[in-house]
Amino acid sequence: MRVLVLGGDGFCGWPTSLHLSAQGHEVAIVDNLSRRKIDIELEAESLTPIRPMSERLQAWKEATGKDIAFHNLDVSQNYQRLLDLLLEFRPDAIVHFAEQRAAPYSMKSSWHKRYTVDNNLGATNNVLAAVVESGLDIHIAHLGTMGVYGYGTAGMKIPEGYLKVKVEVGDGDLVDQEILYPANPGSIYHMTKTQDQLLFYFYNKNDKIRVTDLHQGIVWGTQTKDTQLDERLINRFDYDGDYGTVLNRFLMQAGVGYPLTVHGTGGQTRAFIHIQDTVKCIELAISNPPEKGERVQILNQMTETHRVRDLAQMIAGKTGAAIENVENPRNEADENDLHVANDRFLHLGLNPITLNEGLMEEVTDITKKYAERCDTSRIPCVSTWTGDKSDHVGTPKSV
Ligand code: NAD
Ligand code: USQ
Repeated sequence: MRVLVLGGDGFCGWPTSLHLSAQGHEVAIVDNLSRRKIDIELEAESLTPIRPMSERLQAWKEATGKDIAFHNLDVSQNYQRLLDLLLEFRPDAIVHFAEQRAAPYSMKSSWHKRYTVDNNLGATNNVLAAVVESGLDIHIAHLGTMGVYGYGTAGMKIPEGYLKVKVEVGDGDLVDQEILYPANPGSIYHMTKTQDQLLFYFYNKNDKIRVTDLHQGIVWGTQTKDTQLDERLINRFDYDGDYGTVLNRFLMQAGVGYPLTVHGTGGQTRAFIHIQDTVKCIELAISNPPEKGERVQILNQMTETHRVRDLAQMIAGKTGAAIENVENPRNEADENDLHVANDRFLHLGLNPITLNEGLMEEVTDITKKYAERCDTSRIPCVSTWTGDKSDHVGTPKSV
């Protein structure tokens, strides 16, 4: 298969590109390197020493003999170049990762809100419009988020995208319907993913574009089988207060001797998946596309759920790290339950990596190994959702 990976320089996109290339697919990456530029803006860096794109691709060629092409273009801005690329490369599938993906970054200021909306919705609309204009029957696999469903306690298992409802139609008669699960975003970033869903719904209905939307949980881990082949292939590891995600941050904090920063009570329950399972899920998704004319296919791409404070306790128990409850910068429920259906990937053959596996390897092989690259002043999450937070938000008192 010919696969175009949009956002192929990122944390999920890079190991996915390698995995698909290793599986024998012809892979081309599109990325505008905006994530690397945001590191400069934030004066933060990946804990792992990621190499420039040309060096990454050369290392892959040396390790496997395989070529991956790279196109530096902005999917939200360079529409004509994107369309020309589709007509030239004629992909069977597009994997769309090319969005600004950090909730705290999206809430930093009005500029960051507007950038996230313009970038994410512009990119998704351009991909869909270009696929229609190309006339090619390209399957789009997009990375959505579990956050589209919200984190209220639903009192039920969250289904895969669609909710069965009964609608009253006069005289108490009930009619069965299936609707998109009601969107309940918790940040501007998550809101863009709920709007992506409507773009997919419309282009699928109007133009019969084949779309798979993957509602992914929080990805943890760093390396995959492929990124371990050569140090120049190493994946990025974000630990700063904007881009670092909770489990990887706790592993890094344990590795560098910083208290584990539990926001509020730590009663927030979230969904998780290992990066090796992410790349497997993408392979399964593009190998099992919807039929032409079928509605948007939605899969929940997660393997387990955990409360934040339980994760902190698990890591503290294994490493002896201290835990500190800090003022929560976000506007989110202190406590929630989360039960999620993920039957579709399990049926397709996903054999999940569980949290216990690999946790300590992350601490020893990644976070302790690269600890000297950590700038601890970048650790606190200081981007606030509302203006009523104290100056010490997100920061442990002991630091
Ligand atoms: P990332 O920021 O590491 O990677 C995104 C890549 O897309 C970057 O390399 C960036 O330069 C590129 N990009 C952004 N806007 C672009 C544009 N307009 N044109 C071209 N390239 C552009 O993020 P990630 O963690 O790899 O996430 C990838 C996708 O998966 C995102 O859409 C995110 O919402 C989703 N996701 C991530 C996680 C997670 O825990 N990391 C969880 C659920 C869903
Ligand atoms: N949290 C802490 N301490 C920290 C950092 C975070 O307690 O040091 C808490 C947050 O307050 C939140 C939870 O951990 O309650 C998760 O935060 P996160 O930053 O790990 O995850 P989130 O903002 O939801 O975003 C990440 C990715 C995003 C993806 C999403 C999947 O950045 O791209 O869409 O996970 S999901 O959460 O399932 O929607």
